[in-house]
Amino acid sequence: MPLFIESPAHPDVPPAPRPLAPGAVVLPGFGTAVGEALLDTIASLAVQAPFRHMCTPGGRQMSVGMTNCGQWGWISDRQGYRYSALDPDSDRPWPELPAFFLALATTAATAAGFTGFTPNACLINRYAPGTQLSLHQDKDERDFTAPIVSVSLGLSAMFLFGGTRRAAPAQRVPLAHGDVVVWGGPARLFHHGISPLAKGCHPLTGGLRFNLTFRRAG
Ligand code: MD3
Ligand code: FE
Repeated sequence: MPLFIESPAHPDVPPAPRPLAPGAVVLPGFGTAVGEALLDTIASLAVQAPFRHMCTPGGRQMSVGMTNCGQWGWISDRQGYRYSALDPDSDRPWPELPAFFLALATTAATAAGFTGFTPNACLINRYAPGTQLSLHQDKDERDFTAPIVSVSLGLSAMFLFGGTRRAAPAQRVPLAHGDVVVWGGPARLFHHGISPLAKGCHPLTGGLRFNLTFRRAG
């Protein structure tokens, strides 16, 4: 008699959603089927709006490479953190949010119980080995009742998930290629970050990790 039933190599049922906290749920592999298309599209978006290392209000360069698509893009400079309709490097609008990006974000939000989510901003983060994102809150959006949907691509990273207080102990959650996380309700304003990316090799991204966050900015 086997003690455990092994996971099938080719599952015909999707892995179950994993709740992280009230309002936060991991949808393991929800984006895997479109992972390659997302990465190809990120590459062409980055021709129009290249990845850059933005400056923090405190004058430090971020180790995360960033660009945006959609009506609004998140930016940081000496003046502060905010959303801008124009790419400050080109003074042109950000590239349009591709229809299948929007479809992925809204179906994930719906699967997590957030109906009517219409993101108008997509921040695209790029991590190389050693790149990290220190604990922070996302509070530059106007409406905190809208969730944020994140899609992880390429190398896995260790996600840190704290509480409403910055000093609260952080849960460590590995996020792998294709994982989608929906953050809403009480979790929407929780502190979170990414540990320094470990070296590795992913068949689709080599030594890199990408993360998309879909937001209702304004
Ligand atoms: C929890 N990005 O861009 S995504 C960010 O992997 C950001 O690049 C990380 O944090 C990344 O702001 C983490 C997961 C995430 C995104 C937004 C959240 C978690 C969140 C908002 C509230 C609570
Ligand atoms: Fe964040």
